[in-house]
Amino acid sequence: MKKKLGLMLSTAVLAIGLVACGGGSQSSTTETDPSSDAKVETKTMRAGIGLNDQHPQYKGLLKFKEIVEEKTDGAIKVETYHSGQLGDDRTMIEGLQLGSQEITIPSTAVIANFVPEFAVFDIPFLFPNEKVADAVLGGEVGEGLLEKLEAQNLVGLGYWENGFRDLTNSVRPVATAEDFRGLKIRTMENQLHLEAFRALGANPTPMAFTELFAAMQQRTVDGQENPYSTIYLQKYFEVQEYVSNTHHIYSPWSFLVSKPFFDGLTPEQQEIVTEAAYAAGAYQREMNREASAEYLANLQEEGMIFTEITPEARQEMVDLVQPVIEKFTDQIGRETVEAVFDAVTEAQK
Ligand code: KDG
Repeated sequence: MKKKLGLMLSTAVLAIGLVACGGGSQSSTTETDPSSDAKVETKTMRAGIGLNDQHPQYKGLLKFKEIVEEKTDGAIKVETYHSGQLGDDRTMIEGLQLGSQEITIPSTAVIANFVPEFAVFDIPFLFPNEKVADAVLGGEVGEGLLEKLEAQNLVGLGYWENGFRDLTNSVRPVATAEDFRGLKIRTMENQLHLEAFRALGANPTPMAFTELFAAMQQRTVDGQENPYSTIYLQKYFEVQEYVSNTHHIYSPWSFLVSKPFFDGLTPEQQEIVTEAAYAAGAYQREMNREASAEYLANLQEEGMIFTEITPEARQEMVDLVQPVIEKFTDQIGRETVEAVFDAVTEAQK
């Protein structure tokens, strides 16, 4: 404790010094260990996400914190911020590029605004199930896409799982494409999502995640689409009546680190941070899947009316979005799209 106090005193002095000289960034502080006079540098990673502290995404982030702080013996500290405290996905990604934040785990749908090839994961009905998604994201194609982030001053350390997205709304049960007619649906800030919902007959509007609950509450939008985990844990059942298992997109997140910060780590620290991101990702994915069925049951207990989409009705939706997929293939990059389709086919063999 005495050692701790000594440490804290010299730390405080230094931290103040940093702020005073506008160094601003709190991502590292240097302490003098009174017992050895050794300079001990502590690096701080500010990690922000959009979902709340009940979500498996946040539990995964706490697992990451636990592993990193333990394996670096406190030389790296992880500060965690949930519920959009550090802003929405786009703002947080920009924070990493500027060095005002070190970690965020955004949707690939938003990352596509920085690296267009990531929009390949927004192709509706691309992945038939989680097993195929794991094979493609964890395989050569998925890892290859992460490398493209470096040009954006970002380091991608694997994929975490948001999950299969399902539609909710406050107007009517949705069983077929016809039922989408004129529904004001909030989508993520992603052109492909927008045009896919337009092709289904809805009236889509892009919006940041942090604005969604209020928009449904004020009936600015009729509905939205997210995995059951998000619909339940973000309490959308308080402002939505109907839920349908459209399963129209498998939504990955990507674990992003600020490249300037990552490059400033020692090789050992880079390895620890990388392994922790992948281990916590696997932990989060497992938790997400274990709870998924339970979340749907909870939604029905909370009074939401569930509509099962038949294979015929889903096929009708698949057919309606084909022209949109064709239109975006060149925009995303035909090579990337074909590589992902091949990987999906391969993973089903
Ligand atoms: O920050 C939250 C997001 O990463 C993600 O969950 C967003 O799925 C999302 C949505 O609908 O915006």
